[in-house]
Amino acid sequence: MIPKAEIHCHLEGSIPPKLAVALAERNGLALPPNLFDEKGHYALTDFWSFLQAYDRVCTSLKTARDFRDVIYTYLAGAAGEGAVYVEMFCSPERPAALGISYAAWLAALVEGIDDAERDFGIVGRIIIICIRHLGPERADAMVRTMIAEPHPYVVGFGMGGDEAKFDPVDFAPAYRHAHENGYGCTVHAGEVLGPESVWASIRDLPVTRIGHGVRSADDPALMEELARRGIVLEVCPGSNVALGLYPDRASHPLHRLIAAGVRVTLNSDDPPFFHTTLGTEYDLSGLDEPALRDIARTTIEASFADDATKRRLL
Ligand code: ES4
Ligand code: ZN
Repeated sequence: MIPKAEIHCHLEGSIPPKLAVALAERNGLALPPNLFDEKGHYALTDFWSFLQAYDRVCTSLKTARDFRDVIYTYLAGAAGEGAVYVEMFCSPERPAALGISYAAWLAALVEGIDDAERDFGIVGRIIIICIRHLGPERADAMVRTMIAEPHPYVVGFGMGGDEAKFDPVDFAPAYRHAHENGYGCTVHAGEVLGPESVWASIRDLPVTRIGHGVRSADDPALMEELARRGIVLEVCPGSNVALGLYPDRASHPLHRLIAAGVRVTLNSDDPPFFHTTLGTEYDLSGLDEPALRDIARTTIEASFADDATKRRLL
């Protein structure tokens, strides 16, 4: 098995249907009736219905222990597919809405990460992400909390959510604050919107990585700029096909980005939502073993882990 690593996977987006059902039952909560399609998969057709399905899955969550179980379950499964390192995008918005403090939530995630490393040898780390459509003030507050209550496993700052809302520059103060305090930075761009969203992100934010960024392939000058600056794309082909960006994996620009010299990684994004896993992304990439080993190495290099951890994994 090729050793793998992953730097773009959303915490609640990793919850498999079985775990959502088990958590809801444990918590005495009813899952929304329209969560599943007739095949028992999460029902979604496009980006917005995906975000709705994501919200519905989150109705299974109630306690800090639930978050511990979610990250442990994901890391266990990833380790089973050969992953040695996973960085999870974790949004403090959900626990906050449930009345769980940042400290209690973080302690639960750290426990899940420690348990997974003890049981499976996999190294897990946390990227705190803000939700773009909730606006820059919430992002500013989130960065202040992240800095006020640090933990060595919290290594980065990022942003997901609706790319069409606000401009990257609106979040520049939050990003600058995170960057100046030593956090690695990434942002979702070039998924829902085109190359101009990637141009704006790399101009206005101190990012070394772009979440998705695949629409950069529509702009040769942008691919050249990404290659020149060594900016890494967190590519998630299964997610892109499931959300209808590309009709199938054969038309996905992964290979064109590589041919243009852009540094790419392979990731699962929200795996059960998109009927994928990290192993599936490697298996269906159309790349040979040396190319996949290269991608795993790039992933560790581009990760926000400290240098000693990177050296241990490379
Ligand atoms: C996302 Cl906020 C969020 N959560 C999960 N997946 C996402 N993709 C883009 N934004
Ligand atoms: Zn994502």
